[in-house]
Amino acid sequence: MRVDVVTIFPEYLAPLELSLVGKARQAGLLDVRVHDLRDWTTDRHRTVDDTPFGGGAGMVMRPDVWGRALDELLADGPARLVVPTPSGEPFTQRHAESWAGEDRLIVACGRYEGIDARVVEHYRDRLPVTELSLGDYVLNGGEVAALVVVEAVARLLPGVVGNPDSLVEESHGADGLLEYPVYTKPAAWEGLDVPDVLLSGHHGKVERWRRDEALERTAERRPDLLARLDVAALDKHDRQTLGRLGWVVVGNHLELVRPA
Ligand code: 6GU
Repeated sequence: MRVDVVTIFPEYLAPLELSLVGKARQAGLLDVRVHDLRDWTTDRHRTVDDTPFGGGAGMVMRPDVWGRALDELLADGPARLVVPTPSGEPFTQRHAESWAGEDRLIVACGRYEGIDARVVEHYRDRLPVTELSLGDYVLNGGEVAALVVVEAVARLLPGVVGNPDSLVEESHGADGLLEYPVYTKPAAWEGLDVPDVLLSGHHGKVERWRRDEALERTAERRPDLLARLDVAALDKHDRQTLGRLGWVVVGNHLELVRPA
């Protein structure tokens, strides 16, 4: 897969040389190209922004500079355009899974008050475009989101993660629950013991304990995920555990009837 990142701070993307993503690049599984938006400016000062029409604080990135950059990159062939912005749709594992099956992404990193809205309007008619947000807080630009998207997608590419089993049970996987807590040696540390069931060698009991821990954690930390869970995936014991946490099946979904 190829990912082009366009930014006025190419050095910000240096971490993509490291760790799993860096190795995937070296192995030829992932082709990341970082570009300086200012390479497509035409004036002596390499200007990428201007004042907002209608007034207001801050500066807006010019559509003509972005248009030259994106047209040149798209001359190599089609791509999905990803535009990080706090007003985008929340980025999820579902996006990462879907994009890992695509050939090419272009991530357009805005700074200041954002990119002139006509850029997305123009390219929407020509390419799949996703405006995405990392969450409900404000960052200074899209570079951190570019790092997040590349890492989340890269680890799903065939051959990037050594043991593909480790992709199956993790948080935000297909079962819609958070991951259960994990432990390793030593079995006793700072007066804290690893739960006995994990040392029992009883595989069935371990699986059940992990499932209950995942349900309890999700109820505690992400009730929004439980409310969207498909109840067809819940067995009798799941429903018992959830009942103790105050959640009951109503029709085809879960409802919190009694705060835990
Ligand atoms: Cl993708 N960009 C910016 N600038 N701020 C954000 C964000 C993205 N996601 C959350 N806050």
